[in-house]
Amino acid sequence: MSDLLTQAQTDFAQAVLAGLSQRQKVIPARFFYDRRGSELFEQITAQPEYYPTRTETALLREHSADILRLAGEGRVVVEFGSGSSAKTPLLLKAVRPPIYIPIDISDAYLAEAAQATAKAHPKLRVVPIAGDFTMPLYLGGVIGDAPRLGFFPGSTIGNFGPPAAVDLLRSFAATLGTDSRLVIGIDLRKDPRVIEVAYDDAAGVTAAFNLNLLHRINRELGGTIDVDTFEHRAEWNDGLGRIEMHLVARQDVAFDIAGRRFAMREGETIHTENSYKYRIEEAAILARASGWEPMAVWTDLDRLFSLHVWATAKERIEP
Ligand code: AVJ
Repeated sequence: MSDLLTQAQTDFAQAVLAGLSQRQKVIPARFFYDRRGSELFEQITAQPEYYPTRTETALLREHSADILRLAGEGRVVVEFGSGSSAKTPLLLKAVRPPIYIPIDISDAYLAEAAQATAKAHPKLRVVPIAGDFTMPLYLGGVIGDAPRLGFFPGSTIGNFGPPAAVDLLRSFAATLGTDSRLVIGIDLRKDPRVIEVAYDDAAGVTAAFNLNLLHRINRELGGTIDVDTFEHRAEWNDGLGRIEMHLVARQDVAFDIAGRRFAMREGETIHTENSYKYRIEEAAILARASGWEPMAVWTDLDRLFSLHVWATAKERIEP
């Protein structure tokens, strides 16, 4: 018998083995999104406690004319980490681009989503790119020097700590080039109780999303984890301005993954996600620190979420 492992599987295996070998066990949040995880995330966005998606969607609808005015017509839209976002049609409707380039690491979905988008917009050229959106990408081969509009909704930026967020935004600036625009959604700092329930909904969908990571390890890496011995925890970290998700061992546990043995004490955790929240002024600092100039920002009346338009310099500034 022969097994063919994909790059994605070996990447997952290596991250899990390395992460569970640390003193504070950790698994990077990008591994939530297998098929089941992506389904569960879609369900999270429909929970009454999870305010980001509906708030950002309303902001996109409300300010579509402003976005068009600030971006101008005819820009190629480049979406970073497109997934199966329901917000994409709103932006496409607002700016009617000639070309749409969704970039996503998960190639299975990407092809599906790209086909659906192309079908819904017969005049739009859809050019999906399967790849890691954290790396700068050369787009000239596809679109020459056409003007570009980046789209990074959902406060995905929140999964990166400030230094990594600056690196990422710099990389977007490099990919998009001079005189580009970026529409980016950033979740705001607020009453921690509002944030904590958003990451621990009453229906238990976020708990299932977090615990699915353990099921994924069992499915894909031959893990022997008894998932019932873990529980979901969401905890606001005020000093660092982030909500943390952990998987907490409810008792002393031991399990094997890919032939290696791991043990955890009762109460010990696997840290699975950080979601940073910013103040509006901090968002502007992030922009300027990473080669972007803020053009506009909108928030809802409760100041839950913010939607920004940023620009890169008109001419190349020597580094
Ligand atoms: C997709 C990273 C923006 O941080 O709110 C939702 C993921 N985790 N509920 C977020 C998530 C738990 C989400 N992001």
